[in-house]
Amino acid sequence: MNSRKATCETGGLSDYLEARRRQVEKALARSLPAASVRPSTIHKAMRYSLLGGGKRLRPILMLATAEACGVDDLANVLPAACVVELIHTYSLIHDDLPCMDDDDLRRGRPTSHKVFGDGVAVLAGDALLTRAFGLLAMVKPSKRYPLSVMIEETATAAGSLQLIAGQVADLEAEGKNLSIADVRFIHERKTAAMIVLPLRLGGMIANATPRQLKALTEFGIALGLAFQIIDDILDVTQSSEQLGKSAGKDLSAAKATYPAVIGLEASRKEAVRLTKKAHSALILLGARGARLGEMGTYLLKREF
Ligand code: GRG
Repeated sequence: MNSRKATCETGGLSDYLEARRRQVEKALARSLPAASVRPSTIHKAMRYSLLGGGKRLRPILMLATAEACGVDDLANVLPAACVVELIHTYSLIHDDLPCMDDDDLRRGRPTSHKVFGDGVAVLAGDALLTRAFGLLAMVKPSKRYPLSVMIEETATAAGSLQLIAGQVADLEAEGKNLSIADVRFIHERKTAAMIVLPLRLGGMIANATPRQLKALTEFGIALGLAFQIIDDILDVTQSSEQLGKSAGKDLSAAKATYPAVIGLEASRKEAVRLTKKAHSALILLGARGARLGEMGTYLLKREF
């Protein structure tokens, strides 16, 4: 057994996350044209946002899912893990634009449009999204799930029924009095869809059974909601320096959040309830799902 495998299989969660993060960073760096390739501005902008930090939560969730479903060699999972991080990064670049959330800080650095201008930032987002589907085309399908199914899953999660639906509803919600059901509608689409996607793709690559895929979906929806509620809480309780993005934006932009509708304490309780629900969904995966469960607990307790 090589040392990396030993670390991942027997080590604690932080060793596991660090080992997987390094694998993801390497794969991401290889997934885009070099910054020197003409026209270099676009490749610099793509690399600036993709390789400039980030927790890599979504790709690591995919790798952990594939492992939970019996995959030992992650070589075929890494391109798919990059797909989700590219789509996530595109959405962050576009979300930060002046015509959307208008933010100057992301992942502890000036946002793409602040460095490259609005036009190149829009195109960098577009190019990351397009490249994501190019990478997806290279993933080896499994017996149960042909590539066409994985492409359809990805397009639906990133499209006007999920990620973009959430963003539109979020834009339209600003300054309005929303019910908790409305906020949940937004969070399930804007955030949970991009958490469910890596879980389902990871399961599909691992040839998961339909029951396992259903359990992963339930885990992802509950985890994604809990993750967004914690994000909303941190926006109120942490500084911009701690977060690496502008704090207090939700309140100043009158955003639809759990703390705004039900208060901080009830939001914390809801995040705990959802994390328990996420853990219950994992029972079907048995002992191999333990790492995913640990990640759920870790995200509930995060302070960044
Ligand atoms: C522009 C189509 C489009 C969608 C934008 C991603 C997004 C939707 C908005 C960004 C703001 C926000 C609160 C999104 C919810 C998801 C979320 C919490 C994103 C941040 O994810 P992290 O914390 O970020 O995993 P890092 O930087 O670690 O990758």
